[in-house]
Amino acid sequence: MKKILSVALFGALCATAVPAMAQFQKPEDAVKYRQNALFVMAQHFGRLGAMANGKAPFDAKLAQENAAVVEQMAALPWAGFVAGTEGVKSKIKPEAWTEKAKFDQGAEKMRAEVAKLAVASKAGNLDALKAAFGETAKTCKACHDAYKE
Ligand code: ASC
Repeated sequence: MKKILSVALFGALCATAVPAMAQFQKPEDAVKYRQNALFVMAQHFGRLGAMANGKAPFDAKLAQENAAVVEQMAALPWAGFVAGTEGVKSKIKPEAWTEKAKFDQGAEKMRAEVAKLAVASKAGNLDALKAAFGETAKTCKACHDAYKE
């Protein structure tokens, strides 16, 4: 009985003490998670950029594969931008927290452009890729300018 009670109490504490952090063991993990998701995304976005900017030959299949990874990855970082991580050292500016609704809108805008990029990559056409890459890169830059040191 004592054991059941303490298990129940532990569960209740976990559920109430850190609701926003529920997906992570500790704030540092949330920060690492968002940084690593963005890092992987940037690797694949960069490969598309190389094609879009003529630094790598255009390969329709590779473009489609990389855009698909970018689209998947673009869903992930946001869970790591969570209350409780403000005190963890990172490049995020305080404005990201004071303007969180605007920050979230920026993330949504980026995901919308990434979705268009994934569609464009299926056209097998370098000009379509260039245009969509450019629009997506603008959304990356807008948030970095506003919210990244
Ligand atoms: C990239 C990358 C970013 C964006 C940004 C676009 O390839 O790693 O963070 O593009 O530079 O302006």
